[in-house]
Amino acid sequence: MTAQRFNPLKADAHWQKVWEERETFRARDDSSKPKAYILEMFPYPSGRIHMGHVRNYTMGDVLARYRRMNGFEVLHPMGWDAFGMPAENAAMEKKVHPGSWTWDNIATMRAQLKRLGFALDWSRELATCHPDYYGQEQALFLDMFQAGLVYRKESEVNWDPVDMTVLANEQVIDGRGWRSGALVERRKLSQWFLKITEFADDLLQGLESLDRWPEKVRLMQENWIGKSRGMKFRFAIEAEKRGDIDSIEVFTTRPDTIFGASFVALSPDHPLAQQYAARSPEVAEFIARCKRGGTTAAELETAEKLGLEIGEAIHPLDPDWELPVFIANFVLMDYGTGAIFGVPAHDQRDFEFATKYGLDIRRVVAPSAAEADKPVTGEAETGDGILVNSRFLDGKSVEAAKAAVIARAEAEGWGRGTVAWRLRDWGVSRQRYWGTPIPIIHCEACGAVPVPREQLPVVLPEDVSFDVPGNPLDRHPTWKNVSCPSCGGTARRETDTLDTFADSSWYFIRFASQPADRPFDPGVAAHWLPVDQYIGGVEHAILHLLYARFWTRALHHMGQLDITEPFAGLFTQGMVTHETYRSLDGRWLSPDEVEVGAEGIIESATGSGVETGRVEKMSKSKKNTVDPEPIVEQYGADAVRWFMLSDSPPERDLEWSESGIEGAWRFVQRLWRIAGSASDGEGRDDTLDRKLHQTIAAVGANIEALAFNKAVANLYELASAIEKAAPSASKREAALTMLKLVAPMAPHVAEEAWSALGQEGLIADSPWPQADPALLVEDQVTIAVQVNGKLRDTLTVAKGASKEALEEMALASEKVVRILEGKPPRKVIVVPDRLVNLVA
Ligand code: ANZ
Ligand code: ZN
Repeated sequence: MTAQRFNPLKADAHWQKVWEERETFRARDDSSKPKAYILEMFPYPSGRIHMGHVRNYTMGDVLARYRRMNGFEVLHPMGWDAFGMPAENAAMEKKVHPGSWTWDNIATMRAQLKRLGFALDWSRELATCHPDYYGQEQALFLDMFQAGLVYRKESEVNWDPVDMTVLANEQVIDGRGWRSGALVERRKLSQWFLKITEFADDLLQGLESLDRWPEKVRLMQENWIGKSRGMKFRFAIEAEKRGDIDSIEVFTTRPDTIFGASFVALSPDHPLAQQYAARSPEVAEFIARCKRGGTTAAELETAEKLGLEIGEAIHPLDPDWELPVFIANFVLMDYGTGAIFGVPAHDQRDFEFATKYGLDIRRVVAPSAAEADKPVTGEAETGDGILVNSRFLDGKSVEAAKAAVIARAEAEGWGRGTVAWRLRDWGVSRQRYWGTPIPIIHCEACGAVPVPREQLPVVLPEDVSFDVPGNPLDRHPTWKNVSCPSCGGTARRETDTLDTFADSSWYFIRFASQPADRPFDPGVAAHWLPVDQYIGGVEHAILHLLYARFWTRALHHMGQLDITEPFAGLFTQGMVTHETYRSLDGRWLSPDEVEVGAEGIIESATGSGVETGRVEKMSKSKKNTVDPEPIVEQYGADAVRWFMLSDSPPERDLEWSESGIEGAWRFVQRLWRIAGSASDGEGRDDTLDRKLHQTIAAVGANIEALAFNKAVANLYELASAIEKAAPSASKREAALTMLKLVAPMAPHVAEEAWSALGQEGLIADSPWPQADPALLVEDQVTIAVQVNGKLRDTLTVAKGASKEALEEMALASEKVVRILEGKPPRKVIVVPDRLVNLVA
C-alpha cells in the first residue's frame, strides 16, 4: 500500500461509483439464495437529512451488508414518505408549489444518503407523492371499498373559522388554531373511514406472535387497541322528571362497584343530552360551553370537570335509591355507550367530579372487611381488594363480584356482559391538497361512485394556489366538476385526500414488488415479505405500525397477501442528542455559533459567555442540531457511520460530540495503517489466531443481536492485538480478515484497503469469515500443583483438560517427583482448570 493516509474524499466517491455501476446492492427477485428484507422507516423529505436519519440508516445498513456477506439475497430499499402538511405550509409561506418543494428536497436528501454509501437498491426507490405510487394506493382503496372495509360517516372535526380549514388535533393548541390563533369550533363533516375495528381482536392476538418486537411496543399497541371486558346496563329515569326519556344505558368495566354509584352522567354529545337541550336553553348553553374546550381524550383528562344536573335515575338493584343524572364534559361519546355511572371512591375522574359537586364518596372495595368504613380521601382508590358495603356482594373478590353482578343482570334482564374496544375506526379523510385523492365521485342520483379502474390514477391538479385559505381542490372547477361514471349526470369529485398514514401502510409491499399495472405482484410480494428486520423511531410505535398491520390484514382478507404480520422483527433506536447553548440574554445558540475560549465556551459573534444547557434531542427549536453534510465532507462517510454505531447501545440515546467523531476518524485511519502493516511474515501466532477467531464469532453474534456498539468494541480489541503482534502469517491473515469484519460498518476504507492489498473482487461481495470452533475456547489456564496443600509447581495446560490428564501431568512434574521421593501419593484431589493436590 502506497498512501500513508486514507483519503475518504477520494475513496468514498470511487467505491460508491463502483457499487452503483456493478449494481452490487440490487435485490434479485429470482435469486436462489435465502432472502433477507431489511427496512428502515422511510424519511419524510423535509429538506435535509438529519443525524437521526444517519443513525437509523447506518444500523440498517450494517445488518444489510452483513446479511449479504452471509449469503443472503438482501432487499434493502429506500423511498420517500412525501405527502403531508409541511409541503403545504411551505407553499403558503414561500409561494412554491408543494410538489416542487418536495421534489427538490428529495433530490437533496437522496444525494446526502448516497454520500453516506448506504447499500441500498436504488432501482426500487419510490415517492408516495408520485402518481405511480398513489394511483396504486387508490386501487387498493377501491378494493377495500368493494370488500366493505370503507364507509362514510358524519364525524366531528376541528374547524378553524379564520383559516377556514380543518385542523388535526395536534394543530389545536389550547383550543386555538396553531396558525390563526382563532378559537377552534367543532363541525360535523362527512368523512371516510377504514374499518380497522373489524380486525381489533386479530390485531391484539397477533401481538403474541411478534417475539422479535420490543415488549414496550407490543404493550403500547395492546393499550391502544384497549380491549376491556365489562357490562352494559340501563338506569331507569325517575318518572316525574322523565319527559320522553325513560332510561340511560351505561357501560362499565367495574360492575362490581355498582353499590358505590353516586351519580349517572351523559356525554354532552349524547343524543339524550341533545334531547334535553332541545327542551332547555340552560342545557343547550352548557353543552356549547363544554364544546369550547378541546374534546380529545387527552384534553379532557386534564380539563376542569364540568357538570349540569338534569334529572334523577333509579338504581337497578334498589327501586328506592335515586341518583342524580348529569351531563358531564369528561364523558366521551365515542366510547362504550357515551354514558356512565360514577363511583367516586374508586375512579379518579369520578372522585374529582364528586368533590366539586358535593356528591357521596362511598367505599365499596377495601383491603379487608375491617377497613370497610375507612373514608376514601385525597384520591380515588383503584387497587384490588374485597367488596364491602355492597349487600349480596360483601366479602367477594373484585373478579367474583363482577361475575356475580353480570350474572344477576342477565338473569333479571336489565344488563349484559360485553367487550368494549378503545380502538376506533380509522378516519382517513383530510381536507388538504397534498395527499392521495380519494378515488370517488359523488353523484346526486347514484351516491358515492368509485372512479373506474381504467381512469386511475386520479392525479392531483398542478394549477392550484394557496393564497386563499381552505382546500384548493375544493375550488378547482375543472378537476372537481365531472360527470358521473355511472349515469353520466353532473357530479363532483371527492376533494378529500387520504391521511398520509395510508401511504406508509403498504410502502414495504410496493418495495418488494412494483409492477406498472397493479399495486404489487402477489407472488413476488410473498417471496420477500415479511420484512425480516424493521428499524425506526419509537415515535411510530403506535399508529404507523398499527395501520400497517391493519392494511396487511385487509390485503390478506381480500386474498392478495399470504401474511398478516408485515414486520417479523422490529427495533426502535434511540435519539441523537447534543448539548444546548444559550447566550446570557437567553437566546438559543447553535453549535456553530459558539467556540471554546480561554475561559470556557463563548459566543463567537459577541465574545460573551455562554450558558451550557442540558443534553437534549437534536431539534431546530433548541438550535442544537448538527448538520451531517459538512461533517461527512470533513471526516468521510466511514467515520460518521462508525461514530453512529460506537458510542452507545443502539436503543439508547447517542450524544453527538466533536471528540466522538474525531475518535471515529482516527480509528478509520488506524484501520488503514493496520492493513498497510500486514506485510508478509512467516509462522503462526497462536494468540493472535485465537483473538481473531473469537472476534469473528463475537462481531457476528453482536451484529445479529443489533448490539453494534459491542461489535465495535470487539474490533477495537482486535485492532490492538494486531498492532502488538510481531510479523507472521497470522498477522497478515488477521489484518485481511479484520477488513471483512469492519466492512459492514466502514465499507469505504475496507474496500480501499482490500484493493490496495491486491485482493480479488469487492469486499462487499466477499463471504463473511467463518470462526474456527477449535480456536474459540479460551486457550490456556494455569493449574496449581500442591503437595499436602503447599504450592510446589504450576502447569500451563489447555483449558478443560480432563482430571486424568491433569493428575498424570502433576505426577510427572520433576518437583513433585522429588518431594514424593518416587512414592505414589495416598490421595489425589483434582479441581479441573484450577488445581491438583497430592496427599502424601
Ligand atoms: C364504573 C366504574 C367504577 C368505572 C370504577 C371505573 C372505575 P376503561 O377501563 O378504560 O375501558 N367510562 C365508560 N364509558 C365512558 C365514556 N364514554 N367516557 C368516559 N368514561 C367512560 O374505562 C372504562 C371505565 O371508564 C368504565 O367503568 C366507566 O367508569 C368509564 F371504580 O364504571 B367505570
Ligand atoms: Zn350518477
